[in-house]
Parts: sequence; C-alpha cells; structure tokens
Amino acid sequence: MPLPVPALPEGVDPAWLPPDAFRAVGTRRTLIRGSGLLVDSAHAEVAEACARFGGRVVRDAGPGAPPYDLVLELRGTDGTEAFTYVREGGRTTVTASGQAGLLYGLFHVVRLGEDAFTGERPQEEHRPALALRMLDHWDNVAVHPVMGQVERGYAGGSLFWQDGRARGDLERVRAYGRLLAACGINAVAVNNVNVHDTEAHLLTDRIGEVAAIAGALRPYGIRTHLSVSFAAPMVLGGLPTADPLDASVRAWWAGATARVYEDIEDFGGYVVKADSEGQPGPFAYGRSHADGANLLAAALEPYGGTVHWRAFVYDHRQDWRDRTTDRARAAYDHFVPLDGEFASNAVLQVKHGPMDFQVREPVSPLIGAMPRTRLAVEVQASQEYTGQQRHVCWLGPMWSEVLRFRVDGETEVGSLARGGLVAVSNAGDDPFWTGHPLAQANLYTFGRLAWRPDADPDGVLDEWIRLTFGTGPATGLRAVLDGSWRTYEKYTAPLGVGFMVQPGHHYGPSVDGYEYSPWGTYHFADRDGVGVDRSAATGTGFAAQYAKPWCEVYESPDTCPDEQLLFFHHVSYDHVLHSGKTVIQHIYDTHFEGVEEVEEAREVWVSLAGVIDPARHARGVERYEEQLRSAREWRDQINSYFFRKSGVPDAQGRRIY
Ligand code: GCW
Repeated sequence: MPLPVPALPEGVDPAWLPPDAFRAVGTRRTLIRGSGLLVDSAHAEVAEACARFGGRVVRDAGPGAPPYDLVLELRGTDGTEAFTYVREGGRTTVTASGQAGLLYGLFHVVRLGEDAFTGERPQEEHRPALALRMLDHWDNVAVHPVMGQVERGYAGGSLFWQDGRARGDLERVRAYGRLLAACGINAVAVNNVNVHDTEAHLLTDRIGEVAAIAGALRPYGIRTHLSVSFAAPMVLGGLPTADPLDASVRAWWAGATARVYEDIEDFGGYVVKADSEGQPGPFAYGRSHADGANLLAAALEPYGGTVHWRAFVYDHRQDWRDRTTDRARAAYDHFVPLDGEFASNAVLQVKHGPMDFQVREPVSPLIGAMPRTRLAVEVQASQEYTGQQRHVCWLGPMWSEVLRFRVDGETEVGSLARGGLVAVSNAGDDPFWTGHPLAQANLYTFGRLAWRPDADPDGVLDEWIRLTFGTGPATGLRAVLDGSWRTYEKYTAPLGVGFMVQPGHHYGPSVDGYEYSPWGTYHFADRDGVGVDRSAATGTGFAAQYAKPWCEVYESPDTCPDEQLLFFHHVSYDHVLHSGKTVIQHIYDTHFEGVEEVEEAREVWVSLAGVIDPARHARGVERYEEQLRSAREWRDQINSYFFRKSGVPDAQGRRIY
C-alpha cells in the first residue's frame, strides 16, 4: 500500500496544493500503470483526490478495462524526469520513462485543472531544462547565538531541525517535499552553508538524522544534499591538516563519503562555502579552489554525487579607505583563472549578481566566463535584502531577467546554468511556510523557472494564484504581486546602488550603515554625487569583466542602463538619466511613488477580505502595516539624506525632512 498523502498539521497552510486544486482529477476515472516509490506517491495523490471528489483510481488494470479519463503510464525505469502529455479521443494520457516524470506529469495535469480534460491536444514533450533544481536551506541544527535557528530565515524555525536535532515527526517534511515536487524542485540541502560545530557532525556521527530527512523527501523525487566544513578532517577526523593534496585528508573524505552512501544511497552531494566570511578553505594550505573542490568531487565520484562549490569568495575584512579593492570583482578574479580545472562532478555555484542579493545588481560577469566549468546560479528566495518576507516582493521578474540575460549578446544565463539553479529557501515551520503568505509565490516561481528558465514569469504567477487561491481574487492578487519588486526597488536603494541597510540584520534603511565598514559595500555619496566608479577607464575595472556588448554598455554612463547607473558610475546629482530626470529628482520621485504603490497594494489586499482565507488575509494585513511603516521610513531617510548631501530641493516641493 502506498503511503498516504502527508497530512498537514492543524493550522498549516496548504499553499499551492489545496484540496480544491485536485477537483478535476478527483472527479475522473484514472488508471495508473507502473510501479515504484514515486508512482506510489502519484497513486496516493489521485486516490486521495478521488476519495474527496468521487472519482476512481485503478492501478495496473489489464486489457478490457473500462474507459478512463486519465491514464498515467510508466514505460521504463531510466530515472528521467521528462513526460509526454496528450489529449485525444476524450482521454488524457501522461507517459514517462522514469518515475519522477510520471509524478511531474500528474502535477502538470493538476495545474491544468479542468483544461486537462477538455478538447483535444496533440502530444507534448515536457522535460526540465535544468537537471538540478535545488533549494539551499541555511538552517542550523543548534540555535546560533546571533543567526538563530535559520540564518537569514524569516519564516519561523527550521522545517528539519528542532531542539538541537532532526525532528522526530517528519510528516511536515513529507508535505514540504510534496509542495516542492509540485513546482519541479528536485534537490534540497538541509543545513546552512556556514557550518558550525554541531552541524559539522551531520557528516559523520549524525548522518542518521540526515538519512531520516532524506527518507521523508525521497517519495517526492527530492535528493538530499549536505553542507560540510572544509575543515572536517581536522574537526571530525582529528587529522592535523585539511590540505586537499594530503593523502590522509583524501582518504578521510573517501571513507566519510562511503559511510554517507551506506546510509543514504541516493545522496546528492556536498555544498561547500570555503574561504568565505570566515569559513575554512584551501587558501590556508596555499591550494586553489579547484584543488579544494576536486578533493570532495573525488570522494563523491564513485557514487554519482556532486560537490557544489560556492563562488562567494571575497575579502570581508577590507579597509574602506582602500579604493583599489572592489568586492564586485572578487568572484571573477578568483575563479576565472581556474576554468577547466574543476572535476566533472564539481559545480561552481555562483550568486546571480556580483555582490549579494541586492534588489538590483547586474548579472555576475562570472556567468559565461568559465565555459569549461559547470556552473549553478544561486538566487535568494528568502529576501534577506528585499523585505525579509514582511514586504511583498515577488522576485519572479528579477530572476527571469537574470535567466534571460544574454551574457555575450546571444547566450542566455538559463542555458549556461548547466549545474542547475539554486535558491536559498524561504520556507520554515511558519504556518504559512514563508512568513508572508504571498512569499509562497517566490518559492513556487523559483521551481517553475528552474524547470524552464525562459518561462514567462507572469504566466507562472497566474498559475500560482489559480492553484493557491482559485479564480476569485486573481485580479487583486496579480495587482499586488506583479509590480512588487519594482515597487520595493523604488522606495529602497536607488539606481543599483545597494546596501543602504541596517548593518547585521539587514532590515530597514541605514544609508551609511555599511559605508565605513570592512565589507566592501560602499556608495561613496558626497555633496556632489553618488555611486561607485567601476569603469575600466577611471574606476575599479569591474565593467571590463563583461563580454561584449556589456563591457562597452556598462563602461560609459551614456550607455549604462539607468537602473544600474550607480552600480557602475559615480555621477553628480544633476546627471540626467535616459529617463530625462536628474539623479536627485529620480531619487525623490521614486521614493514618493514607491510608498504610494505600497499604500495602493495594501488597499487592494484589505479589499480582498472575505474572498480569501481569513487566516491568510489577517497575516497579510499585519505584514502590510509593517511594509507601509517601513517604506515610509525608507522614503524619508533616503530622501532626507540626499537632500542634505546635495542641497537640491525637490522640484515638486514635497515634504523632505
Ligand atoms: O548575504 C550573505 C549573508 C550571510 C550568508 C552569506 C552567504 C550564509 O548575509 O548570512 O551566509 O551571504 O551567502 O554565504
């Protein structure tokens, strides 16, 4: 008997899989052919839907069976994720040659709803563009004194860890896996990339806890990955060194990895943050990051595992007086010389921008610059710098812009992410999974864009709204979500400048919060102007890291797109943008507009009372209060700061403090 569909604990939001989403399937007659764990999951889904809505499901019926509306048929065991979908002669048929494909095919039918059972439709092939669609959880096992249970987590505690160990009841983890499968995600790293003392042990004596989590995620086609410490041979193995070229170190990793696979046969591999923000790494031994990554790749290779090696390597102890060091350059400078040196099962995981998940950054120039290296692109669903799930900020358009960016004028980022697309997860044990109920849209959109990086994000948004809320409130929800990223950009840091946040927790404005810090995140505002000169001619040379046409486009303020201007150039306040406005007037205008847009969105949300679930609505109301308060604070601090620096009054004479 297949395991039943995981039951949600009392009060937990069903997200994009409410019972109603299964109505069309649940009222039909379905035949399922094939066997295996994931086919069982598909069967359980259909069986539950039928029990609720009166349909029927039969498994493996022979010839002469009664007619079916839906046939889900597994025709092989090759482990692939593709499926075909066809609607002919009044019957909908999904076929797959791998179990995961069958499950994805079922969720495709669920997404289509009644449309899956009307009309005719020629055969379609569906296959994920990216083989790896992964969430990194920055979850700590032990509550960290500064970062708490989940680093940069804004959705309560961890789904996996509680009271210093893996949760005993993993029903909610199963439910999480189910949600992830329904939007196409197939891999999860279960612990923070900053690996602290307790968490280091997950690799060895505590691997059983990871195995339990892996067991809960497996029925939905999700492989488990683990963040490990590069110093593990010393910290856990008692060796005097972690030098990647040392034979005893290599043997230690080989042995530890063999034991991991004894417990977790389908283990995905390791995630490593090395020589970054205090984490140990190969630099201590005078070795390169390729040496470091290849050490772990070699240990994983016999089992088909992968190491995800993060490219987030920069000097976080720089002197703000030093104008020659530019943090934006760091990933490219460190890694491009190593192109071709990484093992084939080593993936270099690159943040989508050169800095750190700001509301606006150019695409990292590293993407496209390492043709002989498998790259994964990392985005951040958790919204560390984009409102921390208190503000509505749907990131679909931003991610889509990144994925469709043509690095050399032709090749899209989405096609270069051969190692996959990764998001820092925004989910936790919050009843709504994501703090703000509308932040679920980010998680869902991420999964769908990882499946198809060139998908239209608005279409994905509509899909999410329809599944989650039905059709009733669709117009209002689209209105509040659609432009929310640009709205957030308007009332926060302008024109690509970034980091005007409160130090430490990164919520709310502090224009000079990072200006004299060691983190390499400056805006250089003075009485005449603002921005960072990253041109090759007079600045840090960062612009020259891009291929043509971008190195030329970004090099000059005349051609640099307005929204990136202050990322690439230091300009005077009266510099005229392509929009025709001066920089200072743009700052004032966007900050007033941004707050007005939040006020409008809040009105729309409030008006949806009675149309959407009361608990969701109430949480949203509470969050909108805070978003509005915070947006006003941003507006007033930013406008006042630049008015005081520049002395230029607002052309419209609005109130600036
Ligand atoms: O954005 C920064 C965060 C850190 C995080 C780091 C990283 C996990 O402020 O909290 O550490 O990025 O990506 O490694």
